[in-house]
Amino acid sequence: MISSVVRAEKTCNFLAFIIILFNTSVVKTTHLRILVVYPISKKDEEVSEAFLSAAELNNYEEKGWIVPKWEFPQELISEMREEYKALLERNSNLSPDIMMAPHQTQGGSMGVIGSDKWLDFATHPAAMTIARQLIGPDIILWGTTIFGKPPQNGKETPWHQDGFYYPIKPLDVLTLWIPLDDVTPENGPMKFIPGSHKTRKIFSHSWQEGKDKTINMVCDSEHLDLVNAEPLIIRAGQMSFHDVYIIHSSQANLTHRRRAAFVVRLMPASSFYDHKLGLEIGRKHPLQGYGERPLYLVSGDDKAGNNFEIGHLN
Ligand SMILES: O=C(O)CCC(=O)C(=O)O
Repeated sequence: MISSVVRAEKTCNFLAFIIILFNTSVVKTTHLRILVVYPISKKDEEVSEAFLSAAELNNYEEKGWIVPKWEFPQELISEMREEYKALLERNSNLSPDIMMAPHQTQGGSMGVIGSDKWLDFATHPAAMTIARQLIGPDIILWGTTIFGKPPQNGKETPWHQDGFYYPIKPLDVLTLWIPLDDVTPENGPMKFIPGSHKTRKIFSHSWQEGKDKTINMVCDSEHLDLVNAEPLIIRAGQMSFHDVYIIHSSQANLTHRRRAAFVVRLMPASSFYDHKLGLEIGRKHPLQGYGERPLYLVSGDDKAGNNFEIGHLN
């Protein structure tokens, strides 16, 4: 009896393996077949302690961002810091102020030589549990960035809406922002204008020259209700999630303490990532590499015919 159960389990495991093999993607080329890991894994486990309450969800709706009560374990934050140290060492030719796609091992749009570990950090089951509450069960990861804000001369990120550049239709993106260091009022915290996401409109932005900025397209001043702006003061371990339409910024870091943050861009898999439009945007903003972004289905199913082959060089 026991042995037949064991045998049945083994058969199931084998079948599950075959299903996973065919569900994940086998890329066909003319002369060889390469197994690539996309979707990397469908992190469909739930972490019940991470669930946002109805009041927290309401707060997110009202303000446009949320800091959940669930925190990353400090050991994981230490691991992220170690990985960041290694990333900086591997890419010592690049500016740490903004490093795009640290999860791409062969260099994303900025040529950053990253590692898979960032995909694991980005798709932590607790963070995915919260993300599902905010943008639904089907989720694609389409970008990561590290804003390094090094001490003394960490660049500012001027007022902007994330969605200004994004080739995503309909536009809907959730940003997960994970500080690797404690954020203080002095070391360049993000600042949000509460409720500025509510019109679900992208406001006008204009180019502002300057090498002291991580981005140069800046939201025009008539849209900025600066009196009500709120800083995001959180410890390493905490995280925030923000809406694609919210107007936000962060000032320069002139202190002696670094304020690095790992940023993850997630979209509902009911939206379409338009790589062709991304290429066009890329003609004006080449460093963003929107035409070649690899997509990773990290929860549920794709509902919009997205392309999971483009950009997967790894
Ligand atoms: O980390 C920062 O200072 C800026 C981050 C940001 O603007 C974003 O994640 O959208």
